[in-house]
Amino acid sequence: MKKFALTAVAVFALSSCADAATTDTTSVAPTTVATNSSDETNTESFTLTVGENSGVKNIISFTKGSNVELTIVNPNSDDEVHLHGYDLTTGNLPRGEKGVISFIADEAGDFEVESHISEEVLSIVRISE
Ligand SMILES: [Cu+2]
Repeated sequence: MKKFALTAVAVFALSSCADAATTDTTSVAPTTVATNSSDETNTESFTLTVGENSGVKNIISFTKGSNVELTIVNPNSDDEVHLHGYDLTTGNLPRGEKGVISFIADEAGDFEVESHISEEVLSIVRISE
């Protein structure tokens, strides 16, 4: 039991370092992200902070075909955040850490972002043309 816990922490520490190099912790946008079709890189990003701009009514819009980077900041309790439909997860996301879900938005629709601990819907990701 103890051995397992130590292993899990070590694995997370590695992925946490990688995340730190590619993301920042600057301020969080209030609710819905503005998409940007003139962006040559075609990357759209949003930071979702659990307990701040999270909730089932928070719809985050992205453009179909874009490279989406959804950063989840998790200040309150250990969690695992899952994007339904695309079936992607942050994996183990300890309190105080952040995770990034990156994907190509190749399927349009509304997809729940869900906590697998509280089962709360943290947001809806909306992919539209
Ligand atoms: Cu889920």
